[in-house]
Amino acid sequence: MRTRWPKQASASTSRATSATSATSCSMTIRTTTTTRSGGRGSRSLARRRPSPRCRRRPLRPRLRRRTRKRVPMKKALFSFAAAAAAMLVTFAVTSTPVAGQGGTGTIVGHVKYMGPTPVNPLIRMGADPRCNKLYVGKRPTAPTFIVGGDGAFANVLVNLDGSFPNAPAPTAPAVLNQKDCQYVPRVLGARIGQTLQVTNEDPTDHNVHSLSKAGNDFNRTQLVNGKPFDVTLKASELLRITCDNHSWMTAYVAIMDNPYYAVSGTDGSFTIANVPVGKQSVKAWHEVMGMQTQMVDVQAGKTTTVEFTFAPTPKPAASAPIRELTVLSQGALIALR
Ligand SMILES: [Cu+2]
Repeated sequence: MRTRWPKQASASTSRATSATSATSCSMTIRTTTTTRSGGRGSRSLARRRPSPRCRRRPLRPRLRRRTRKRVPMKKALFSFAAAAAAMLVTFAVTSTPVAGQGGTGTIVGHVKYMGPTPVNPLIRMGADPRCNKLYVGKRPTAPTFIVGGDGAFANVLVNLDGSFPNAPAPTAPAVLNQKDCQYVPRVLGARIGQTLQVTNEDPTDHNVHSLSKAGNDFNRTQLVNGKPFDVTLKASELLRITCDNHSWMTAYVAIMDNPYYAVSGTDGSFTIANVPVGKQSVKAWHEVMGMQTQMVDVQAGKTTTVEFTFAPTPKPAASAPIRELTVLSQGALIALR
C-alpha cells in the first residue's frame, strides 16, 4: 500500500524530495511486514514502522531544513568569522583577570621608631690600622639603628608579599659599596637575575663573603683600588654579606622575585610605585626589630599611605616591695600588698 502524502508540499521546490520521502516510508512498511516473524532484525525494524505521525507529517519542515543548509559560501564564511569574533570577545570578558590589568597605584609610607634611640655598638677597628686611621678622633659605631630626631627610622626594608606577574629585572646593577670600612648601604633591595656590583673605595683590602642559603654564594677578595666585581643574583632570599677581613662589616641584600620593594631613607619615608590594584600585604623588616605586616587597599591612579611604627618591647615592671603579708587561711591564700 502506498502512503499518500499531503498535497500542501510545494511542487516547484520539493518534487524530488517528496518522492524520496514517500518511497522511504513505503519501503519501511514493506520491510517491517516481511521480518515480523522475529530474528535479530525484528526489533530495529519494528522501530522503523511508520507511525501515524509519520504518515500525517507534512514535508514542509524537512524541506525547510534542506533549504537552510544551502547557504552561499561568502555568507557562511562571514557567519563563521562573526561567531569566532564573538567567542574571542566572550573569552576576553570572562577569562580570569591578571593582576595589574585593573591598573596600578602607589604606596607611600613612613617608618618610625618610638622610644629612646638605641645606642649602636662601638666598633674597634684596631685590627686594621688603615681602617682605624679613617676614624681618628671618632668613635665608629655599627649603623644598626639609624633614627632621626622625629623618630624617622632608616634601613627598614619594605616589600609586598604575594604572587605577581613576571617583570624583567633591572638592567642597571644594584651597587654595594665599601666605604670607611663599612658596607654602604647597610640594607639593599635587588631582583633575581639582577647584577650585584661590589665596589671598594677604601684604602684597604676587603673580602666580600655572602652567607647564602639559596645559591647566591660568593667569596671574593677585593684589593685596594680593585676593580668592581659583578655577581648575578640567582635566587630569592635575604642575603647577609660579611667581610672576612673585618668582622664588624655586615650588609643585607634582599633579593626579590617582584619589583615591589623599597628601603626607608634617613627621613623614614619610602615609595613603592606601579603596585597592582587590590588588597596588598605590606611587610616591613628591620635587622633587629623584626617584621611587621599591614594590609592596604591599592586603588588605580591613587596613592595609599601606610605607616609602620617600631618600638622596643617594654621590660617587665620590677616587682614592688612587699609591705604587708596577710595569711587568709592556713596554707591556702596569701595576699601580698
Ligand atoms: Cu672588609
